[in-house]
Amino acid sequence: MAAKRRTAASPDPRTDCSREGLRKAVLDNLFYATGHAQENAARGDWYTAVAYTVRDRMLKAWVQGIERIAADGDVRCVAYLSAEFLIGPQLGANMLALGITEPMREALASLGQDLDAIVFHEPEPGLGNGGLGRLAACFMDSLATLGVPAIGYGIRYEFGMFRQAIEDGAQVELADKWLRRPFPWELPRGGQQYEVRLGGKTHMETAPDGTLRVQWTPAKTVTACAHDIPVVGHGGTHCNLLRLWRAEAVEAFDFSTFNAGEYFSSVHDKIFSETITKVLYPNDDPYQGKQLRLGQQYLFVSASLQDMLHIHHSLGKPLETFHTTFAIQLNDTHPAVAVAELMRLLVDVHGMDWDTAWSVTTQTFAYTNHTLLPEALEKWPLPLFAEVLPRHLEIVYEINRRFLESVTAAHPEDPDLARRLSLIDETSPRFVRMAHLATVGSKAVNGVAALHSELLKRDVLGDLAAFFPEKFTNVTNGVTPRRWLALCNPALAACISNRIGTRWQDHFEEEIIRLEEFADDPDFQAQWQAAKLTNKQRLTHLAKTILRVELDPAALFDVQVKRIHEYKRQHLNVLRVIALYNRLRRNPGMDFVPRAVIFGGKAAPAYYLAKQIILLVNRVAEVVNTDPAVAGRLRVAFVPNFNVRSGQVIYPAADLSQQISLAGKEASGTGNMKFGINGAVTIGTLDGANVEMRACVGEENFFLFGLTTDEVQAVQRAGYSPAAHLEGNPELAEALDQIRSGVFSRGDAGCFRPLVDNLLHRDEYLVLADFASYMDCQDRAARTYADPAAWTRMSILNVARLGMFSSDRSIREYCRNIWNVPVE
Ligand code: Z2T
Repeated sequence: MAAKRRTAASPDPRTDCSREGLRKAVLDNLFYATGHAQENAARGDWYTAVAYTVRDRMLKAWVQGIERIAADGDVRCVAYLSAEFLIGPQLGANMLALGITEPMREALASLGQDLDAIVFHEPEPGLGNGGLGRLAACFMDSLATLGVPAIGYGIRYEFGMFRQAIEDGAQVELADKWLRRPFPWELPRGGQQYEVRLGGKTHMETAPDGTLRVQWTPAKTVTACAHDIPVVGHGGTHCNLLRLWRAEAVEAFDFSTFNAGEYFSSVHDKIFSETITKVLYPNDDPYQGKQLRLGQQYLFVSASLQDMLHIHHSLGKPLETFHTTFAIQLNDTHPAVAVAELMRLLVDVHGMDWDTAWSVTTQTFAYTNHTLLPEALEKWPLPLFAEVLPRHLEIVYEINRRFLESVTAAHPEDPDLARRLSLIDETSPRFVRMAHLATVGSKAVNGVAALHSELLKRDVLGDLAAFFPEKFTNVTNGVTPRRWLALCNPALAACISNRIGTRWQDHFEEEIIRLEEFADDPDFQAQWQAAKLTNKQRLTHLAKTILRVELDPAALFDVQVKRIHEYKRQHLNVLRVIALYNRLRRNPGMDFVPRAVIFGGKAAPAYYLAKQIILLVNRVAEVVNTDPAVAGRLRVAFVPNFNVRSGQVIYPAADLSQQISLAGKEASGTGNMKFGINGAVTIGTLDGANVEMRACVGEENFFLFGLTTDEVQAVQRAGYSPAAHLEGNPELAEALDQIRSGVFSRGDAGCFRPLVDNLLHRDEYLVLADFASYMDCQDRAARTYADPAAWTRMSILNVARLGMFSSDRSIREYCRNIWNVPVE
């Protein structure tokens, strides 16, 4: 009552969302949080003041969200375990969710400040490599928007994904100091701390009740400290939690008890503890079997499970019902050690019998696989695993012993089956197969696109799928239409909302289809083109300021941004650019649709060929962009440090989206969806989610080329010979020859030898085999682009028909088919 009366009389200064209220709150925060008067405040201070003002308005929903999880044991809570959450800049997204962007813009304008400049100032937490981490962030957004109680559990890396600089054409990695200034969106939770043990030995001990229990004497113990980031759903009602763990030394040691030698080793120990969450491993697909990485994985898994058990316990529910409190999703195998850790906590720590514990465990977990590359499946060498997690290795052996017993009993006719299904790869050296552990310990296993899930069942996890057919399923990825359309593309969003209202923002699939009927409407087409032009100008401005490259907003913006990988075939794209360049030089009078070819993406620091590809793009850009013979017709740009923020500028500006991986290699892709819902038309192979996107938009609205998965397998079985593709294709031979001879390396003929030799003699990803089909398809795309009405129609239909690629749809499917959690 009292609170209500006060709201009516004078609004609470911390929740008031009126223009005037926001203005006052920003000024108040500017003074009290940054210690600056208006006159002396720098951009960063304004940012901090605005961020705190927005955060204040989220706290009520945030606290309620936590209470809902901690006090309502009747609703199963989703725990999304992921080593990466690539959440991107927070300020703009949070204002959008709360619906306070415009009043805040006005409030700041009245203070002489530009909201967009302040939003752009925010350092981005780069706590992920790419697709997998960004998917986790989109899923958190959808869970909150759909009002599903959820906690995302992950790692608070002190250094996230490296910052990429391009020096003289080559990638240079710089440390990402995203915490240089305090991050206003996190609350350190002193109350949520758990001890995590590492290394050491195990032995049997008799418990007071006479039963035998395994005791684990660790070599080290570290403390995991929770840092919470709020994830507010669209509309601002529901708020979930992203809980990231930071490793710390167990406790400040007591100086008086140490002599000099112990003092030194204690400080040393403290340093070791803090090393665990220091830095994100910058590899996307192929994992790196490093001891510290296993330590990172175990730290966040153990702390998260202890936290869940603590929440479960505080609800007063018996341990045997843990799976009714939490549904745990394993985002790839990075957290798969959770299967063994939950068994350890239930059996060793809480004294549960093995069978009950196993039943609880297998009803709790579900596992998402994200790759088809066999070299990307995590496997830990046994000695390393034993050194870091001695007790878990014993538990893995016991899980395996019981599992293989059931395998042999069910299939006595196939004596080799146990070897293929085993959690242990017995080739020497021996390994723990994490995908097998995750599959055996889960009640569901899913791939991330229809084709991917089929290929998982057929090839990559074929034996497991045959043994557990009921576990395997598909949930096609999606992206959030809030960040990836409403926030990043205000021009197109306004154009859409003018016709169909704003409900598409949280009912994307249902509403966006209504654009179909305007596909040929000349007025609507004109508005659509104007929005695209605005976005192309925005990117042109970015390219000019950071790259000093002049793009022409009238040109076809042809874009490939994603991690650099041979299977994604950025080099196929470059070969195509070189061939176009040669055509233009040979035939200056030819009909040619002006193109701006834009690349962006990071290479894993140790991935030599990926770094060669970056260098090649930049060297080709240097030649093409300075050649007056093609000026105004062909431009090439490599945008450095592609990340969420630059993605928010790049996706909206694209006309043509390059999704050209070799069929059967890309699990899903999500950039394809971000481009698509921003009105880019796709040129792509039948790979990953491209297949479903094409089915949705219609084959006439998609530029398809390349071998199919089955054709690829047939070619490879027959013995692929890349050089054979040079014979009938002089354009391809010429391009490769130019690269080899130094045309694109300032005369240095040795420079691109490794890349060219690889293509000529190995070409694992069939670049040469798909080149001709790619060139033809590009020509078709250019011809269509030359007809603006036809192109715009395609662009509108792409957006209208991509409704299913909202992550809200993906999350609904997880809720219904995997988590068994109610959802609207
Ligand atoms: C990653 O981003 C992806 C797969 C991985 O396999 C690892 C990482 Cl870090 C272990 C990507 C896939 O390559 C991409 O196709 C997919 O769209 C994305 O995960 C999300 O599922």
